[in-house]
Parts: sequence; structure tokens; C-alpha cells
Amino acid sequence: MRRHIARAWTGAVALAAGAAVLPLAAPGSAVADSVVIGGGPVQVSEHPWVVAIASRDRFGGTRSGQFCGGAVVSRTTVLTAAHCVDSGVLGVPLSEVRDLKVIAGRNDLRTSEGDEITVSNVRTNPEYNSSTNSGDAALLTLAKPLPESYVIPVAGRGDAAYRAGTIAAVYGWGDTTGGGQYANSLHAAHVHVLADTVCEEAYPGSADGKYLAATMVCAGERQGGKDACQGDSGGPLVAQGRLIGLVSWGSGCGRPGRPGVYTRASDVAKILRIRG
Ligand code: 4AZ
Repeated sequence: MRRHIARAWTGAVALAAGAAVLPLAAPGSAVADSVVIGGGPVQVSEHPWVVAIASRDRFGGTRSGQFCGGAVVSRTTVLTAAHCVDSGVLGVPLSEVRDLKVIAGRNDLRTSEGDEITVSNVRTNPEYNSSTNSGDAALLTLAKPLPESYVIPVAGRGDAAYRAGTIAAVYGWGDTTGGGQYANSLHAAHVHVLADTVCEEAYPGSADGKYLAATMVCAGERQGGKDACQGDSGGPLVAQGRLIGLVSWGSGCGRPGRPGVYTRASDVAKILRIRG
């Protein structure tokens, strides 16, 4: 999230520098966010609802311009984090980004496999609060529909998948070490849904954000080591075949006592009027 962006940006600059052509105007202040620490490679063909959010103009072409993740929630809509489309991450207002894309079916970002689809509209959750990070979600409309088989159902309120102790998986192309090593291919890690009290105690309110159980989900491992990280933001947290969260924020990556915080998918589904 926002306050980690300076660190994330370090990695992105390194990536952009590897590109043959640097963007004319590199994003000034930020990049995207965080994936997967302590996980391993997976095939996007088996998890086709995981997509990359990309802009080559803003982030360079080496890794297809990827800077966040997203989840396909209908043939023409993708959920991502609100903070992924704010100017803090993009470096310019969203309206100035002319090549915002959703990339589906591309395992390795250095290739051209799969589909690159233009984003025709962006709706940020009107209830997003960038101080607490509550409601960190945005809905992207695609210019061209994806196959129905790519769509993942969104968990509803009170879904059993939200119970503490449930095993979930988080997916992304983000930092795999916490040190700015962005993945070229999709990674995933298994984490447990944790009791809200764990995150309420870890994040009672600071410059990083404040854990709010109504709009957030707490997930990780008590001993740390498995987590989302910079570049994974907006990407899916999935349990029992349903989308339960979006990578949103946390203090560092994989630190014991510092679980990952996810946007509660059932809460934003209601606001953005999508399934759930
Ligand atoms: C980020 O900066 C970020 N470990 C995302 C997820 C987590 C931490 C930071 C969770 O986008």
C-alpha cells in the first residue's frame, strides 16, 4: 500500500532500467505493490481468474508493464485494489494513463502469451479510505469479454470460507523475497485465514492503516514466512473456490506477528454491485 510504495518503487526502477526503452516519464513517486513470499510457481491456466494489471508507459516493458494483480469476477470485470489505480502508485492521475491493460492467461510476463485487454472504465470504491485502507477495491471494465471459464465467484457475507483456520491461497507476480525481487512468472502461497483479533492487535491504527473487520480480512502464518508482498496488491485471496479477498496492505512481508491484510471481497461486492 501507499506507505510502502517508496520501497516498491526501488524494485520497479530496477526493472524499468532493464528495459530497452525507458518510459519517457517514469512514475515519480511510486509503484505498485506487493506477491508472494514463501510460495512457489503455479500455472495461470489452472487459475485463470488471476490477472496482471499493467501499463508499459508507467512501468516499462520488461515484465509487460505489470504493477498489480486482479481477479476476474465477470466476463467483463476485474476487481483490483483501489490503491493500485491512485496517483501515488501510478505517478500521475489515472486519467493520464492511456495504456491501462488487464493481462489474462500470461504465466511469464516476459512473453506475449494470453490476452491483453484494454481497460475501458475504472470505478474506485466510493467508500475507499486511504488513511485506514478500508474498502481498498476498484472495478475495471474490460473492452472485450474473457471466457466464462475465467470467472471466479465472489464469497458472500458470512461465507464459511471466512472462518478462521481456513486455508487460502494468494497469487501474484510481486516481490518473492521482500527485497525487490519481482517474479517473472505467477507465484502462489498458502496462508491461513486468521481471527480478526489477530490483526486488530497487530494493526490498532498507525500510519500504515487500521484493521477493520467489517471491510478487511486477516491472513498469514503465525510464524511468518508466507505472505503477499510488493507487486501483489489487488491480487486474489481464494478459499474453497471463492474469492474472499484482495491483497491490500500489511507491515512488511512475511514478518511474524504482521499478517497480510486483504480487502474483504464480500463487502466490496455489495458496494460495487457485483456477485457475492
Ligand atoms: C504493498 O505494499 C503490500 N504483506 C501489500 C501486501 C502486504 C504488504 C505490503 C502484505 O502493496
